[in-house]
Amino acid sequence: MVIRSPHADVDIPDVSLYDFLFAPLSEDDLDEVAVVDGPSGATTTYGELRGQVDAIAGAISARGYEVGDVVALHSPNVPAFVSVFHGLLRAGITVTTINALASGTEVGKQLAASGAKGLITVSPLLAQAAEGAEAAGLPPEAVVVMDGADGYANLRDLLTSGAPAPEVSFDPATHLAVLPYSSGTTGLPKGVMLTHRNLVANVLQAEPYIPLTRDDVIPAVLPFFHIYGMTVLMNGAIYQKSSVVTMPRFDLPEYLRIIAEHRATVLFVAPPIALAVAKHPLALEADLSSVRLMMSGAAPFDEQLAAAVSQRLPHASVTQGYGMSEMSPVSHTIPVGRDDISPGSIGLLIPNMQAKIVDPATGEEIEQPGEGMSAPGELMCAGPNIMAGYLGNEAETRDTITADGFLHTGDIVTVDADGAFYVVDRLKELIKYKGYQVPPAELEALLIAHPQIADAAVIGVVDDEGEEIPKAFVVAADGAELSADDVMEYVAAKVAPYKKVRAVQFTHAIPKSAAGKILRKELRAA
Ligand code: 4UW
Repeated sequence: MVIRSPHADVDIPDVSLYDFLFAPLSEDDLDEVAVVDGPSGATTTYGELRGQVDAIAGAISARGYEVGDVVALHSPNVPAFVSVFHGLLRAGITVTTINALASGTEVGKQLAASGAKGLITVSPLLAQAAEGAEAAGLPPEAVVVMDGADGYANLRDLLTSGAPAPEVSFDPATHLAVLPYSSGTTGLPKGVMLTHRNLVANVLQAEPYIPLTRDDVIPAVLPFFHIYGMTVLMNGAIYQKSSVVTMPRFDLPEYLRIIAEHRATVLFVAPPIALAVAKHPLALEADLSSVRLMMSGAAPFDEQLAAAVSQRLPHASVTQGYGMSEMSPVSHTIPVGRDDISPGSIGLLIPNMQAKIVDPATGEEIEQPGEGMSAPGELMCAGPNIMAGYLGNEAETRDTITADGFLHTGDIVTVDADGAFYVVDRLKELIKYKGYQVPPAELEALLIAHPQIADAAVIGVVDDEGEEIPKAFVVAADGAELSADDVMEYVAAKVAPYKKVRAVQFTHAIPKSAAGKILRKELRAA
């Protein structure tokens, strides 16, 4: 049975993201503050932001990039992220966003896999960026260091080139806007092809349930390079002329200072930040009286944690949303004001979305109940926000999106009679550490490459603090002398910090199916 959003469909115009967000700015909008640099307090108005976006689009075209070229953006949340991101898109460039914590090897892999012809980064990340660029064969002339570094072009060069924004034409329904990397339901990270239409649609679909206003002030602690920060926070805020206050990294005292000083109204968070706000002694002393909404997503958020947040923020709505890179990303949220829906729920299907719940064992569709809760099954979603596919990977695309347009989420959910969904388990391999993706296949490939490791498998386990962490099961090679610490250090030296293996168990064999697939369920039960 197909379950539909209880909300009427919204109209999705056939426009580019630039025409959607920046073309409609009125005279009144131009003086509104768009972006505040958290550390310095420097502001950028909507008028200034649009000017920068146009200038960067011009400079990028003048540097020889053309519609359809891929350029990588590798930066934490700084105001220039917003102008460069939208400047690239305005010029018809497809932006692949790279995690600011990525190692040099990881940067190189994504540059090569996405076919990026340029890389835009910041000086604190230059070591990894330069290593990645070299590995991918990008010359230094193709690298821009926004805040400047010897031998590289910088943001000022892009802003002052004087080249006019190019006249470009492309079909927003098919032209790729962004290529974030996600491992999806299985295997290694893949380029998620999201069109301009996908991104425009998802902002409009989310809006009725998460209504932002021009008076909202939103600390941007979730990274813009991840799809949640990109669509819900950055693009959602620009659409409503709200203000975002950028934070290059999560730092609790700084976060609390920004909330208090800027009178922040809306907090988009992942569960670890919700936990800090609810429980950390520093948060108990902070002035959070301006907050009207906290919304959690990207990893499981339960009713107990929601209750603790509500106790700390008695005047705010505490809600939850759910999404996936492959859905641009939002498919579900609790509409603000629907206090009758448990905050432990991921909420209702947003407008223009359809879902099916399918028994993974039999493939049968599970019915929505007339009362109570449905049986659990895999969530499958269809809508205008579903990706065009994985870059250069038709087989994985076919395995992920059915012929009638439903995307396998790899998450196990139930639904109640009112259409509120609950995530109850994960079918896919993916591990989420603090909301970040950790693909087990990537860690397994690394582990198996170690000369003293005969075989390995990685699964997510929940630690004492309730955080999901990657745990490696390791079969040591004959005669190997290898400790758990050795294994953890070996991996830590090669991957972004959030991907570290945080627990190791030595074992005699990795359970596998006849086809050689790791039987993760058996490891979980071990
Ligand atoms: N509960 C349990 C959740 C939840 C969850 C996600 O890295 P990706 O591809 O994407 C994301 C997107 C998060 C997000 C998008 C829009 C939104 O409104 C919101 O909340 C406000 C969050 O993280 O990882 C996708 C996978 O992350 C897990 C789930 O396994 C999903 O397939 N996940 N949200 N609320 N698990």
